[in-house]
Amino acid sequence: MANQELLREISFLARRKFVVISHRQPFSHVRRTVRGESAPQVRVEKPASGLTLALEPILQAAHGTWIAAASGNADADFVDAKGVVAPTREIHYRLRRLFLPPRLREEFYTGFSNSSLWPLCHIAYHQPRFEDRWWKAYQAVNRLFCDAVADELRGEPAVLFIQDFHLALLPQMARERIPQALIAQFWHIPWPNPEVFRICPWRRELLAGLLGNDLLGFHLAYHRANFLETLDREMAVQINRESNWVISEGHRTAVAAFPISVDTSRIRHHAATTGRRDAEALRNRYGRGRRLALSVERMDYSKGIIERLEAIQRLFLRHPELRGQVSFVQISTPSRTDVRAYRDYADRVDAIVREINHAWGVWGWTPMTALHTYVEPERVWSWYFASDLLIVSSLHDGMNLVAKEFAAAAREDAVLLLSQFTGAARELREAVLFNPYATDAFAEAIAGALALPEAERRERMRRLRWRVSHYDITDWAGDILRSMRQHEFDAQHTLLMEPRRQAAARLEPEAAARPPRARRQRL
Ligand code: GDG
Repeated sequence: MANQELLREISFLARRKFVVISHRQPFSHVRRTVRGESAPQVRVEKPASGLTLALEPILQAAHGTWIAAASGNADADFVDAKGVVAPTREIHYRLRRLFLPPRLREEFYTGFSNSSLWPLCHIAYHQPRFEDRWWKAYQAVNRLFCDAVADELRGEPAVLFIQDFHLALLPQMARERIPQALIAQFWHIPWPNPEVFRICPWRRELLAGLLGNDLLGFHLAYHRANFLETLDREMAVQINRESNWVISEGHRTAVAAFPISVDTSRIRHHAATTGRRDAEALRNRYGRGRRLALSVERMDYSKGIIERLEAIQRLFLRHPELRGQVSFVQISTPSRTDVRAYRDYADRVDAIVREINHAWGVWGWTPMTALHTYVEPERVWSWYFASDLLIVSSLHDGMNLVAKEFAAAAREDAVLLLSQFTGAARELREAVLFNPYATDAFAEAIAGALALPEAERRERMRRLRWRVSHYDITDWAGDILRSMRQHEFDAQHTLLMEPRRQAAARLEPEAAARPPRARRQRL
C-alpha cells in the first residue's frame, strides 16, 4: 500500500486523539563520548524496528501521542514535568516517557515479561518461571501506563493502539477508566495452545485484560485459533468462530490475523544503491571467492542459534568438500542481558563458535565470524545484499522480519533457508524450509541450498520478492486501521438496532434495566 493510501485511512482518526502505547520507545536520548570527540554528546537513537517506521507516519499525520518507558541515559533532560518530549520540526507527535523505578522495571521487564510470558508463548522448551513479585510489578507497570493514558486524554475521544505482550492488562484497565476510547492491540509473539498456556497461574487475569480490547491482532490465523481455544477452556465467554469475535461481560472483542511485514521499497532501494557498494567490501573481507552464509537475530534461545551451530558442525563432517568453500557470518545482537538465561546462552554460543573455528579453520579461511554487536539497520540491509544464503533457524517465531527483509534486499541469485516454525514460513513458501531441531536434516538443507541451480534460485527469489512487495508494512498498518473502523461500524450497527431491542425489553423488563455496554462506550 502506498503511504498516500495509508494516510487516507487515517481520516477516521480525525477529531480524536491517536495514542500508541508500547514498552519500547520510538527514540531515546543517549549521552556518550564518541571516538574523536572530547566531551560526551547527546544523540537521538532509534531502535531497529519496522514497527516505528510503520506507525510514525500515522502518528505524524494524526498529531498523536506515543507513550512508552524511558530507556536512554539522557531521556530525562528532554522532557517537561509530565515526561513529554515536545514535538519538533522533524517529529510532529508527542512522546510521553514513563520513568519506571529500576527495581520495578527489573521485575516487570526482566521478570514477568521476559522470564514468564516470553518463554510461555514461545514453545521452545525453555521453562517459564512465575514469581509473585514479578506479577505484582507487571500489574503495577500496566497501571502506570493506564494512568499516563488517562492523564493524556482527560475525557477526550481517542483511539489507543497498544503493542505487545508487556501490556496485556492495560486494555481492560483502560476500558474501565477511559470508556470513550476505541482500543486495539497487536500481539507480536505467538499465542501457544491451551495446554501450554494453562501453566500460567495468572492466565485468567491476562485473558480478561486482553478482552478489554475492541480489536486484538495476531500474526497468524493459527495464533488466533489458539487464543480462541484458550478462551474457550478458561473463560465464560461467547465465541463466534465464523466472525472471530468474543463477547465477554457484554463487550465485544474482534480477534484478527495481520501478518506484519517490512518497508520493502525502502530496503530494496538501499540494497540496490548503497548496499551494492558496501556489499563488495563485505565480500572481500569475509567471503572473497567463497559462498557467504548469513544469519541475523537477537541473541535469544528462541532463534535457534545453538541448533544452527550444531548443524554447521555436522555439515563440515558430512560434506568435507564444503570446507573452505563457505563462510558463515552471524550478527547476533546482545539482548536482555539482565536475564541470566540469556547471558548463559550467549556464553555457550561463544564457546561453540570457538570450537568450530578451532576444529575446521585453516590458514586463510575462518569458517565462522560472530559479530555479537548491534548493527545499524541500513548496514544489515547491505549484509543481505552481500550474502548468498540467509539462514533463519528460529525454534518458534511470531513472524521473523529478517526473512522478509532478506526477500526485499537480497540479490536475485541468493537463497533463503527458513525454519518452518516461523510465522514467515506460512507466506514465504519459495524459501527452503527446514526443521531446526533435526540436526542432520538441517545440515543437509544447508548443503542442498548451496547446491541449488542458479535458474531455480532466481525463480524462487523473484517470487519471494513479489510476495513482500505486495504486502508491506503500510499494508499491515492500513489493514489494522481499516479493521478498527469496521469494528466501530459494527458496534454502531448494534446501536442502530437498539430501538428494536427496547421493544423486546418491554416483554423482558429486567434486561432493559441494564444499559448496554456498547452504548456507554460509544456515545
Ligand atoms: C518480535 C517477534 C516478530 C537491525 N539491526 C540489527 C537487527 N535489526 C533488525 C532486523 C529486524 C529486527 O531487528 C528483528 O526483528 P524479528 O522479527 O526478526 O525479531 P524480534 O526482535 O524477535 O521481533 C517476531 C517481530 O516482533 C515483529 O512483530 O516478527 O516474531 O519475536 O528488523 O533487521 N537485528 C539484529 N541485530 C542487529 O544488529 N538481530
